[in-house]
Amino acid sequence: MSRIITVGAAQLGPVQLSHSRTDVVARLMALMNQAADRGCDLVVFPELALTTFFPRWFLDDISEADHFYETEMPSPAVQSLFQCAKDRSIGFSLGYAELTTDGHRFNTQVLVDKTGSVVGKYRKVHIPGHASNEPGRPFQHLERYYFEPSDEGFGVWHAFDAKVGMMICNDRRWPETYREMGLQGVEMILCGYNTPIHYVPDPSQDILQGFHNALVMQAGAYQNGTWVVGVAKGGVEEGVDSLAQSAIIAPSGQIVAQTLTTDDELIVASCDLDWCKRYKETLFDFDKYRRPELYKRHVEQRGVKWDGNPTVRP
Ligand code: CDT
Repeated sequence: MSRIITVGAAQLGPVQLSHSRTDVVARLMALMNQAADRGCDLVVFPELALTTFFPRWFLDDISEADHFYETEMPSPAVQSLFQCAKDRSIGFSLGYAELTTDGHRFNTQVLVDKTGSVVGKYRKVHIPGHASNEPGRPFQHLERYYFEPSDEGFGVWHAFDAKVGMMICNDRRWPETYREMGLQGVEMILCGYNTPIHYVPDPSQDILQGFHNALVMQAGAYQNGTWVVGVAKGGVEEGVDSLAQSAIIAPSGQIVAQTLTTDDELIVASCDLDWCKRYKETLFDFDKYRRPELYKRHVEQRGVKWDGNPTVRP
């Protein structure tokens, strides 16, 4: 019998600074109920879904940003989501800013099952942007100030009768992210994102944001034989236009559903997990075809190094 997860990608439109947690959670609840009405087993929300994307502003005293973070999960603000999971038997994945009891700050995504229990928690590994104020920019991308990179790596959890992994926004651009999970047999990767369309260090990339978003997630899905669910917080948030184009991608690399708007919007796909095998057991049979003995640079080296021309064999 085939294993099918019906998954909803619950894209959010902008969350402005003036929007309260209560406003946002009401929008999440509406999307979650729609997802339940449409038979979803699981609904995926974006990165830092509960607030505006606050790393676009510098605050001298980081503790002034504490109110953007959750100090526990479930936090009081999201109790209704956990209750809805239980009442309607639907799981969810939610991105939020996490402030730990010992003062660490992470960009985090949680996976909750159909009973409302936390199954897994992922903390963002690849933290983009910059760590100090750069007032010359039209807006900041201070993730490296507000979040520390996780050293926990990429987990894969057994949930929804599947192997489920998570990644957050910039992680999706790195092939290592998918491969780490691919090597654990991942069947569905859940990814929330906030991607400003204007890339300040190289504006020639602006027009390519949608292309790059699809390119990396489609490649990651195909090369690892996994479903990928990419979910945006898009639209114009505090004057910054962000990419929408949330998508559900099959292990073939094909996009099976994509949002049409830059607002709150749910897309749904029934994902046959056994499709993963078509790729994992053929062209991407890792055990048969990978050559890890030749990939040492992947783990031993961070930046680019070149030792000169390799020896030419006679
Ligand atoms: N949230 C996030 O990771 N956004 C980045 C923007 C990169 S530009 C600083 C992304 O990769 O989409």
